[in-house]
Amino acid sequence: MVTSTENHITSTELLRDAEELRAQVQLIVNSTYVTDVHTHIFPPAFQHLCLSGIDELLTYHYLVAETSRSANIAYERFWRMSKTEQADLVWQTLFVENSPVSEAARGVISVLDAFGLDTRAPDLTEARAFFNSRTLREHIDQVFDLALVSDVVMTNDPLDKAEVQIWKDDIDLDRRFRSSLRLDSLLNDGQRGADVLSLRRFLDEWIQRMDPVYLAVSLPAEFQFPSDDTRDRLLREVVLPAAKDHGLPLTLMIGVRRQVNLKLRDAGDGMGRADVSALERLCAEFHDVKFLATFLSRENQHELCVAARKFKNLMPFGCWWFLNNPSIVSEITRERFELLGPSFIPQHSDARVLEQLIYKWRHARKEIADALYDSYARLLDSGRAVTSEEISRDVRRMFSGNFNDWVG
Ligand code: FIX
Ligand code: ZN
Repeated sequence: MVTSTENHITSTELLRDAEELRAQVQLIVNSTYVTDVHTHIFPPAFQHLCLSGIDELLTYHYLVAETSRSANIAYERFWRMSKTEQADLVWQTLFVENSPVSEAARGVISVLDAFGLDTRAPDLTEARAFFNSRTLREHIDQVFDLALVSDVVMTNDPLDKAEVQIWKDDIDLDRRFRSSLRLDSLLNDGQRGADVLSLRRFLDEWIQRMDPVYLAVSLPAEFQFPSDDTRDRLLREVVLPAAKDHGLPLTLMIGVRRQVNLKLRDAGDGMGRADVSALERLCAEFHDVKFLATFLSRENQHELCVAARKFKNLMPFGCWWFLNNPSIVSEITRERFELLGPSFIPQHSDARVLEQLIYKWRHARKEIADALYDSYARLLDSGRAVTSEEISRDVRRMFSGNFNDWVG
């Protein structure tokens, strides 16, 4: 029986031929819409926070760090440049004088290619004319369609003055942009001696205003739990009770070492291997709170898979930041299939600039499809074929079902 749902054919026919199986996996992975569970993008209502276009794409902090390695320019001189001058330097350095083989540089190529623009252009004249010619709302529609993204989760900081002002203007939110309440300023900037009651009131007020899908915080590589520090106290007395009372998951992004090079500003963060047992103790003690978790160290990924096998209130997600590279995404996704089956969220984009959705998801889908095909091919080799209906079911679960069930 062959039926058509969600723009692709699903069939109950057993796929016993390897090449047909591969073709069906690629068709379904490349035609199933995804919920992007962690981004830094905003809709136009957020004014200057809504970033798009070639100058923003090229001054992405990943590319700033890479340009600093190949361009003979002092950090301070780069920061004195205008954004246009910075973008011109990045293009000349990484795309003209060198081959754009890094993941972040190749990402810009994928975006230009998606819009039919010259990927070998000597300068940014054509790209700037194109992006300047777009009306933002139509552009957002096209970007979401090209990336096959149904909706994204923003990163919303109730202590960011610019953002707070926008929320207070009672904005008309584009429903494709769901909010999350980011707690780094509250939990990491040492609110020593903070009054628990007033912090809880503050949190309740912003949960009311933002209607977030989860509470979130990035944590340093040396994060420990339990611990006798302020963060531990605020987690126990403010954040986790609020998560429980509001029925909100807590999203933990663990392993960042902020500002290892201050001169690189946003591009200056590093990473470190964290202690996954701290997360295990959190999941054990707060067994009635749901946790989404991702780590920044490749070495922590296998431990995260094993921890998720022990705690059903733990949902691993994404290949975060320095892990979002094909060679590592492939390894992480394969070990997740082997240890967790389809009970995880394979990727998030972490996009900061609208059009990054296109490349981050195009590149991710390639690795996810390859890993998923290998899993089904191994299953076939062990004596069990799958149908394209079952492939669709598994992909929908990973691309949106696991998350939407998690956040209720
Ligand atoms: O903490 C985070 O949300 C990180 O993703 C960001 O701080 C980081 O700059 C980033 O965008 C990585 O992709
Ligand atoms: Zn992020």
